[in-house]
Amino acid sequence: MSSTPSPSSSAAQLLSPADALVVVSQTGAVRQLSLNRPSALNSFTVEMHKALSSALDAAAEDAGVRCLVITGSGRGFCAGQDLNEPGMAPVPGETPDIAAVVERHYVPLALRLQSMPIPVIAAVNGVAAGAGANFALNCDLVVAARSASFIQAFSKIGLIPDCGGTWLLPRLVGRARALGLAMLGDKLSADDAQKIGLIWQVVDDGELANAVETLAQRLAAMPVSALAEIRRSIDAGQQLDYEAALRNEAAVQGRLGRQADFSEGVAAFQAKRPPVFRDR
Ligand code: T3D
Repeated sequence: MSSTPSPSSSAAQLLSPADALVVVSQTGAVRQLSLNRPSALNSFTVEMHKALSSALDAAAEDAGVRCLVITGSGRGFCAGQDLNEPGMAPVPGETPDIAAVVERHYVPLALRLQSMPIPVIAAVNGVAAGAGANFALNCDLVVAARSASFIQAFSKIGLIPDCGGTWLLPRLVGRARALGLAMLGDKLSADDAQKIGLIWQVVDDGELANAVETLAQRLAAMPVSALAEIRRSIDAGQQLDYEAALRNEAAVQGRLGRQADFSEGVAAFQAKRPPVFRDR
């Protein structure tokens, strides 16, 4: 099992208590959020949802943050909904209102990730199950430790994939594999997840922290405003016909072309010097 990818640089600054439900740290322009309920494999409680939501909003609003990394403490990434949490788990004799739980917590979480103004990396250090798996898949680039795994655990408890799973899975791996993963709920190794295109990259367990930090610092130095527009346009393109997608590209290029990063990128190219991007 991979160790938690703690910020390996000595410049990492802790921005929350070390025992917070979501531990926040920052290295340069890269912010890291670590889900921190390791004894329950970082499964989601209401309090953790609240802490995560605040931390995501804070990262989105902070102009000094240009890339976000999300990971888990301990041996797991996230085991989805905490099935023991009072008020969230079914109680004998009572009818649970799962729709309310999903609407209140998982819908906003997926929409928040989809609308982040900066690139988001999931550093999957261990098992990612249920909504924990789809939480990771909502991120722009998913980098997993080789010992990590992905489980669409929902069917085993009589539910369907949520947190965007029904939308994301067929788009990532096609209908046949989406149905196989979601119906059977089997554990998918990180290597197999990468092979079928579910995630971006697999690295050896001991390499996860360094690989993610290198990738995050690289993204942070890029024109992040354009990177966020790439996500928006690719997602929007799933709903558009070809001509509408072409026209969306024209409109987005128009917006980006008026930003300072485009001028800087072209000026740096012409002057044969490294660019310094600042838009966000
Ligand atoms: O309200 C709603 O329910 C709607 C929302 C739904 C969204 C969802 O996410 S539904 C899916 C919920 N998640 C699951 O069904 C996954 C349940 N967990 C597992 O199947 C297994 O734990 C794993 C396959 C993820 C990992 O297995 P393993 O053998 O590596 O670890 P373990 O021994 O099962 O778990 C370690 C501890 O974490 C254990 O606690 P203990 O016995 O040491 O005190 C286990 O109970 C706890 N844990 C793991 N997952 C959850 C959890 N505790 C609460 N909720 C969990 N989801």
